[in-house]
Amino acid sequence: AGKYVVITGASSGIGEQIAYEVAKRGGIPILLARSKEKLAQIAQHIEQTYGMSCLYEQLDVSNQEEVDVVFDRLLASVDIDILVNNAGFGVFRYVEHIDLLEAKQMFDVNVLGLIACTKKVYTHMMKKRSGHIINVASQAGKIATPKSSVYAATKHAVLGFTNSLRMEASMYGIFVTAVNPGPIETNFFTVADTSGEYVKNVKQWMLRPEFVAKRIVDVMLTPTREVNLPFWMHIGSRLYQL
Ligand code: NJP
Repeated sequence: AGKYVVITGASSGIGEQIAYEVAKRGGIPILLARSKEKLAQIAQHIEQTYGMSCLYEQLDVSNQEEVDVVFDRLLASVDIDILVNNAGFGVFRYVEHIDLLEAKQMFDVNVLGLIACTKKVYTHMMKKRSGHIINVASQAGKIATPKSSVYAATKHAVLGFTNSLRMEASMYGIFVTAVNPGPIETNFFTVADTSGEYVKNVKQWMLRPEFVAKRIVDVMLTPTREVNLPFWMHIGSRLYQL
């Protein structure tokens, strides 16, 4: 209770639900994303429901200068306890259809954006010798399925970064957790899989964002190294758990 929790990608999906769950349990969510209007609505909902004023700021995590400005401003007024690096997106294509500009954007947001936000908050946490950084990676960062090659590569990179950070951070009493969900019912797939070809294999088994958010907020109370959530996949008439 009373902890300041910064959430990137808080304007929809898992990030939005984490914000509600944090507020519900007495924490103070700080919302970051590009869609300022959606953040304003979510902040208003939190104010009305939980009676707390909720900070939000527009931020494109792939813009290094914006990351510096926004976090410097936040850190001048708020002692950040927890950072949830959740902003991210995927575009699923067969390898022969990869668009390199799109691939670069995925790396800019999912990997470099996460590293930039981490660096700002981590250096603050190092000074106070406490804190918790939670990185939303994916089961795609542990295994990979067809059509997800670039996205999976970004999430493998997130896990590599997270595992290295965890070792360094332990010296400063800072916890580092990786969260690896399977497919979740959010806006993610409206961008990731416009053809619906991927979704049809996993739709029936998708996780609810509220469930994932609860698991992430549980981890804030009892930090663990990694949270692995189920990934079920239907291929033809057979059901696989990855
Ligand atoms: O997706 P969605 P999820 N700068 O689309 C924000 C991972 N994941 O909640 O900027 C800052 O509802 C965007 O905000 P806006 C996934 O890889 C998902 O499912 O306003 N923010 C929105 O708030 C991702 O890391 C599944 O457009 C940026 C949020 O990110 C995380 O879960 C499975 C941004 C995306 O919300 C949340 O995704 C899995 C930028 N440049 C892992 N670009 C799944 N859904 O199946 C985007 O294993 N955002």
